[in-house]
Amino acid sequence: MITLVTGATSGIGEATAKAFAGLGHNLIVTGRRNDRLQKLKKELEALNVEVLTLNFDVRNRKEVETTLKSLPDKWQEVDILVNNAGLAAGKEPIMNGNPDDWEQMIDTNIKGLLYVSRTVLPLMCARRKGHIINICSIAGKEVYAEGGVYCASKAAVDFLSKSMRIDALPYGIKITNVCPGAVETEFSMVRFKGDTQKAAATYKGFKPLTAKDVAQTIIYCSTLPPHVNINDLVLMPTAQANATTFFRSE
Ligand code: NDP
Ligand code: 8X3
Repeated sequence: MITLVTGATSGIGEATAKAFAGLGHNLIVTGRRNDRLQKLKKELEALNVEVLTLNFDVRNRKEVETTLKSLPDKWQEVDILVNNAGLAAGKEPIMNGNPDDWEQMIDTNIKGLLYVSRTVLPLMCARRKGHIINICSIAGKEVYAEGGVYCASKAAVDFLSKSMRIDALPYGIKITNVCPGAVETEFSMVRFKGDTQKAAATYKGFKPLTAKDVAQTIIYCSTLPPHVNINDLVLMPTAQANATTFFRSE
């Protein structure tokens, strides 16, 4: 089995790559930080699987197309694609928002996911076999204050999962939309641009999900019998009821 995970240099993507390696899958791992990709490659190879690292920015359409359309023959039969690369940039009301942040989120979370899927899905359709797992978010199901563009970008992922499922139906391809609540990764450090206090406050007073929790859920979705698909899955910390309601101990 070959699994391709975008954004595998940290957080959910890294944990997911490791979880699939634990199942014996060969891994294609991508990200912009090549030093981290090389470190991950060594860790995965120690689990006796083969690893191909691809160092590109999902926002760069040409780079995505050139890299993924020239996969070595033995890596072309991608069984599972985890569209995970993504981010939130900033947390501001729309009237104060930074359009550069908006573009980064839209270009990464929506357009990047589309560029990668556009190259990998035809390979799956040709083989009439495959599973795409799109990492959406609770933010794709509900909106919250100061998160408008991130929420909109993830709502687009939700709708793309629904429409991909229709388009891929005749080819027997599974499409799963996975929507986590709060997961403690580098996500908040990225969102708050290195402000450790704001990042830490996000998870204060409750136990958030770990990247491994999400990875295990992805493994569950990917190991069901061929006739069973999880279309849409929302997973939350027990201390989180919805996008905005948390039970914090202090
Ligand atoms: P991390 O910041 O830990 O990981 C994000 C990953 O995405 C990194 O590997 C990063 O790699 C990659 N990435 C970001 N931008 C690009 C880009 N332009 N090109 C290629 N790769 C990119 O955060 P998470 O693991 O938490 O996030 C993973 C996904 O999960 C995201 O889609 C996020 O929206 C979603 N999510 C996160 C939640 C959370 O609470 N943490 C909850 C719900 C969903 P690199 O920087 O090396 O390029
Ligand atoms: C990340 C979860 O609630 O911070 O997608 O938007 S949230």
